[in-house]
Amino acid sequence: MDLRKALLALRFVGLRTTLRAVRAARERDRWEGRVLPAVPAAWRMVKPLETMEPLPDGARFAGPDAELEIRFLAPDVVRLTWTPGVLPLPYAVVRERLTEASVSHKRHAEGWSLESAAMRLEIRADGGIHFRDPSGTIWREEEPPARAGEAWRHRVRLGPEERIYGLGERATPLNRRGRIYRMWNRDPGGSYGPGADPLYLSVPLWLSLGPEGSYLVFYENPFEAIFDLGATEPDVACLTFAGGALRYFVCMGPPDQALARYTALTGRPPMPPRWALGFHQSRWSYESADEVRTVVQGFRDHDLPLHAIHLDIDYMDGYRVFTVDRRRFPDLPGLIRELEGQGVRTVVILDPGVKVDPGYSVYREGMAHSRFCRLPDGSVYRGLVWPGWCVFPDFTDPGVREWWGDQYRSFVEMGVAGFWHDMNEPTTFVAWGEPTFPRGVRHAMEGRGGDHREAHNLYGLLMNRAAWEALRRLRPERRPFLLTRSGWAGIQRYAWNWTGDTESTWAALRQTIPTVLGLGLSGIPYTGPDIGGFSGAPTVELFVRWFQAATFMPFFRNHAAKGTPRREPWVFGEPALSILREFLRLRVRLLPYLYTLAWEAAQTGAPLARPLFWLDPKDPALWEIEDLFLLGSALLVAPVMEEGARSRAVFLPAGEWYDFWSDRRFAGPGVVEVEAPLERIPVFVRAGSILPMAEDRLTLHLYGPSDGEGEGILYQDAGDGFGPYRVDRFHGQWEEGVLRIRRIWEGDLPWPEGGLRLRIHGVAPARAHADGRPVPVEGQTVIAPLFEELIVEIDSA
Ligand code: MIG
Repeated sequence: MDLRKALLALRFVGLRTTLRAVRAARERDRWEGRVLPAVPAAWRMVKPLETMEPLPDGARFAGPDAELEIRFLAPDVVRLTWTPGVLPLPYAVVRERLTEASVSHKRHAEGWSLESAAMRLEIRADGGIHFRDPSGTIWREEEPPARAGEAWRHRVRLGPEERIYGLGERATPLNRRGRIYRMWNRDPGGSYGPGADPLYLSVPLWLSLGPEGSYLVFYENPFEAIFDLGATEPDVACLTFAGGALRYFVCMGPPDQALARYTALTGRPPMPPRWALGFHQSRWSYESADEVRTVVQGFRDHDLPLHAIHLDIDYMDGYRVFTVDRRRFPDLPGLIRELEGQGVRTVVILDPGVKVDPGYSVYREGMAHSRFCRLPDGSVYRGLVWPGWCVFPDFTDPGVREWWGDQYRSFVEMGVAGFWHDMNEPTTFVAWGEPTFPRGVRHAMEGRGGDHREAHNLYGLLMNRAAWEALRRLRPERRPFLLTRSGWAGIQRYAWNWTGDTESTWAALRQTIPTVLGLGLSGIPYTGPDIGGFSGAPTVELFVRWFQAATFMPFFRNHAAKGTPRREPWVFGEPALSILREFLRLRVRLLPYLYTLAWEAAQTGAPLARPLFWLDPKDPALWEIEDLFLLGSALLVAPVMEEGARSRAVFLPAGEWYDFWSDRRFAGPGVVEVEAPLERIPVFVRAGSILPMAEDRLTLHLYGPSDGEGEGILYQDAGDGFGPYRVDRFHGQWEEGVLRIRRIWEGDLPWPEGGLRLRIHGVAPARAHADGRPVPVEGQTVIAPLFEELIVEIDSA
């Protein structure tokens, strides 16, 4: 630990905890020294495969020291499992098979081939595997795997133009190639900036783009892994896993299709409650009910929309999880009701560590029923966190998950709307080395037994699973809202994420885009940064620019560390306050669009915030762009991320684009220089989009191409719960001075209001007919009843 970090830690945790952290680090080292397997001497290639046993959907191969099973889960999705090694428990993968896939088998001089309707695998006897598309092009080439003790090594050749994305939460460029990454969830401590690795949430998955085609690979192996993606050898990805079977899924196809397959396997992000897409205000910590009231009142006084307020660790009684400090929050249920009456939901933080305190019921009960992780000698493991010495629930035990989940009951009864899970990497305070459990700590692993080497990366995932299952049981009529710092593959089934303790720097703002996009490409669409960065004191300008960027990110929350200057929107004075208000209002206007994107994510796994290459994965010009992003398929957002900048260059992909603020039209592809005064960041709308927005009433904004087609979807439901919904699809056709919009819909929710308002961009409407009847046209606006077909005649002038 460097001096700066040590001092920061001292400031936050005090001298006593710092001294204890020395003891904690010593104890961890002692246990690790005792129980870790010896570091293996050298890698040995597996001996050649000798036999093949065909299966209807794959085959089994065996050699003297390894077996390989290949199963097609769909024609474009294949699972490969090299053993020996313990098989993963089904924590990430929730589906066994996707669609029928039959496979044909062939024997060759050098090995075998397996062919589905979409791909051909050539398995050489030495264990090397080539993946080919139906035209014969190789799009993935694996070398034979190697072992060292329990560890596996997998080397994959990289094409010269190939790009790699994903890996979960990373503070590196969007294209992850050329660096070394660690799969081992970790709190970077204090704060982090660009380049820090690993972070809190890893997913051993990558998406590959290249001239040979694109695919996604997911290694279903939770052990610590190192992914050297061409850093040591430029044309090789060299992966090592510390244990477990070498199991991986390969989904062939463009990013949207591959991600749809991956999220079919690991689960789609369910519909969030609608308020979660609004604005969240947080700070470590609002220390009393009165302070919370004052903050919420500040939003009202300044006419600022607010959807949720977060209570950080100081609401607890001595940091004891599931308790409330009655002096500072004498009537939490009353406060929650009062806030909810003003449309503000309450979210409370929970940490997994349980304070060692015989006077505290969660500790006592947990000890009595053996809920906590143990060291190999059978004693309960203790680690240091905010409350002092803590014990930690073993979430790999289903009984523990249920017990932990039951603890949410009292908060649910108080009306707490959502839960924020922190420190679940899991993190403990240590003076040096890994800030987590010793690797020898035992875990139930659903009864089969295992240790922290296997359970570490799963800890956050399973904490969220426990909470999710509890909330479904305790409050079945509402959708859970969970926010987590850590997680693994499949976390999208349970929780949203935020990008943790970032620095308050322009570089950290710039990093936010590739970090958020990378999470989306890892199946985790709901994420966003602490606005202004967590740890420091952003200038007014940095805060405004960060806020503007975050307005278009899925999770929109203002949060900061203890001890930093306040940053409720009004503390920045004018003109910042008015600018922030405008962006808050814009967020509210965008809610129908965001909510529709949430529904799309729940259907297909598509992230809300997307890299530009989502539009055309074959266009290499889009592969490395990471200073702007798409929100859904209609909006392109280009945040300003340089101090003092009042304009910026924006790359517009092929097609026509409207400046969101002025309706000025631009033709892509190409770079345009756009004005960006402090009160605006460049935002463009793709021509052909139909963008639903909440204005004084629901308004569809139609951005016409001069000629051609466009579409937009609108999903609506009650905003929470599991009741009726409806999906309206609007299809627009622009030709020869006429705009024709057809609407088809499904679902069982009646259309909520009388009619519809349409605002036409780019052309001037003259007359309009809804299902044959004339309807009013006022300027650019058409007011219509709910139609099946709307025909708008355009003024040719
Ligand atoms: O050790 O709960 O990332 O958002 O404010 C720090 C206090 C613990 C880290 C979280 C941060 C939160 C803070 N937590």
